[in-house]
Amino acid sequence: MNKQLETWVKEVAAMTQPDAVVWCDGSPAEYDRMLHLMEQSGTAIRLNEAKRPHSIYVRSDPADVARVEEFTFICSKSKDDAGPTNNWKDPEETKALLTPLFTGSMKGRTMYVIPYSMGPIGSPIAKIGVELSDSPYVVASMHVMARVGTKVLEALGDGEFVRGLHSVGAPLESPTQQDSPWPCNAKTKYICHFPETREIWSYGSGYGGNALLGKKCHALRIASVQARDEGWLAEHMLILGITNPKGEKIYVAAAFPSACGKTNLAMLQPTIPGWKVETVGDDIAWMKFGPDGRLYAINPEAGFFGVAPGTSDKSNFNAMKSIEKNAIFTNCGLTPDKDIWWEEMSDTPPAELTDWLRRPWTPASGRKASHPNARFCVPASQCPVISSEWQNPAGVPISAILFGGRRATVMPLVNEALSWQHGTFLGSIMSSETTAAAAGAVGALRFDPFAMLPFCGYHMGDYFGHWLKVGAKADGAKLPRIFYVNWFRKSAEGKFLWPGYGENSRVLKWVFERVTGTATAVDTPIGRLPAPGALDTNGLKVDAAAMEELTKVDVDGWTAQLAEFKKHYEKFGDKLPQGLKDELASLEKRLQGAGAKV
Ligand code: SAT
Ligand code: MN
Repeated sequence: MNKQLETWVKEVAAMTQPDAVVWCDGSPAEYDRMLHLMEQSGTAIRLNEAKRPHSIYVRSDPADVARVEEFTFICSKSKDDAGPTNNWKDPEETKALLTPLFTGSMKGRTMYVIPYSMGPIGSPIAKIGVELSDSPYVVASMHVMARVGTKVLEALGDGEFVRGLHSVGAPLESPTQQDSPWPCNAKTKYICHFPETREIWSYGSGYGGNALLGKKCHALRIASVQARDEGWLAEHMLILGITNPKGEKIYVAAAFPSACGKTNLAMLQPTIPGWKVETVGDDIAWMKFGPDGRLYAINPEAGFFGVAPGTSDKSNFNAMKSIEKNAIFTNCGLTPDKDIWWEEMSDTPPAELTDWLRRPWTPASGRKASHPNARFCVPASQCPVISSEWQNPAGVPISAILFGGRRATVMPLVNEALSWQHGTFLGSIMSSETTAAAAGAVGALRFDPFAMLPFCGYHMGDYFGHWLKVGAKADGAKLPRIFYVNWFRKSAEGKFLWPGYGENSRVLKWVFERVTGTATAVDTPIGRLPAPGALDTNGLKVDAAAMEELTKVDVDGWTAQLAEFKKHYEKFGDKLPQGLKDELASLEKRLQGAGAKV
């Protein structure tokens, strides 16, 4: 038994005062016990065994439906280390503020000790954490999303681990007090990270990234700091393998903000004949250089916590197959025969159902049956196109990195960076329209560098510098090529110009052929775009005018953005690396050369 772990569990139990402490073994029997507990407490409804075996349906409190960026804090010793893009709190003051909240916060509940490994147990890239939580929903979800239990404790031995403390913040003061079906603290939520001591304190929410601490809190916010200190990369990226008709294969990592199609891209069914995509991960990539000098990635997770609405046989057939059994569904609609439904799952909606707010619903109700951030949670192993390499402890070698976001204008369909430094620049000026994955406005354009805005655990200017350092240290010829993609361009009438989904395989094919040296490109002021004819449009139903719009350089649009880029960069002060200042100046010069009035 790890002595530090034992002491910490005792300390936390003394503070939070649960009725019982249970050490999770990670067994299937334990998972089933959690499902039963949730059924008994009214948290979960068992779905129709014939239609959706071994699956449950959960509705959260309407006050707890997404990540809460406003209440997410990086509690580094120095405010400067958190940087301009994070909320900062002093670590000692934060603990002083949260200790009274956690004191007695688990009364009437069980505290679960959840040892977990992010990454295959024993992989040199994997890391271990322990989450203490009073939520059976968290225990069950962590079973799916990470490797948990006794085998993790064995691998941990006397070693170091990330300490994650989580409470829904809803103590039961007496044995007769009726519990809520979704206990949480509707008023007070704090998601706090202590990067120096590798700790997480999360209070008041039971939902997603706020509560499944292995995911965003550990695998991105804490791990990004570890990655900075140790010379690797912890990124908000999917990982996929793509094979051409000759059987040659490369691996691609891609960063997009939450709810911008990472899961769909990771499981894509190519529309171009003979090509194959396989999934390694759909949300997070941890990347380290291998002995051969190439960058290798693992998926630290073991499951998918995917956005449900919009998922259908048409948009993501492989996700629909993945969720056929052993799934946890949160905040979608419930059909009369106890199956789930959400917007766009089928062309014809069910005639009636119960919506995520427990109200009767029909297609004529004029409101959505599911919350826009409704989620499915399923083991990655159930994906029909899961890569045979997805649990390889050494990871998979990455040949290309894609950046992208939701941009109705300016950004072309695909643009290859001129160099690693230029690619880092493109990552740093990424912007995207906000989605329902976080509480707050939807559709507002904001800079979201590397899709890490809500997830970088330290100063974003230092993070840019870290990317440049990683590139400078490596053998340039072995570094992944970097691309910026945009599936979300719209016409003046507001219609999507690009069909997306399976058709994105055409862009992946060009990326593949750029990496293998067979596709041509033209140099433009913003980067390398497909040469005429280089993008495979065989059988594609997009008219010539739309194609032209998607693949041209919008010199005026980019020029108008320069002022925005400069303002964005000013935030980082003297932490903005010289390399990025140089890239911005070069871009401005190239745009001038193309006739822009800057
Ligand atoms: O709730 S999560 O943070 O896990 C989902 C997301 O925003 O990507
Ligand atoms: Mn994500």
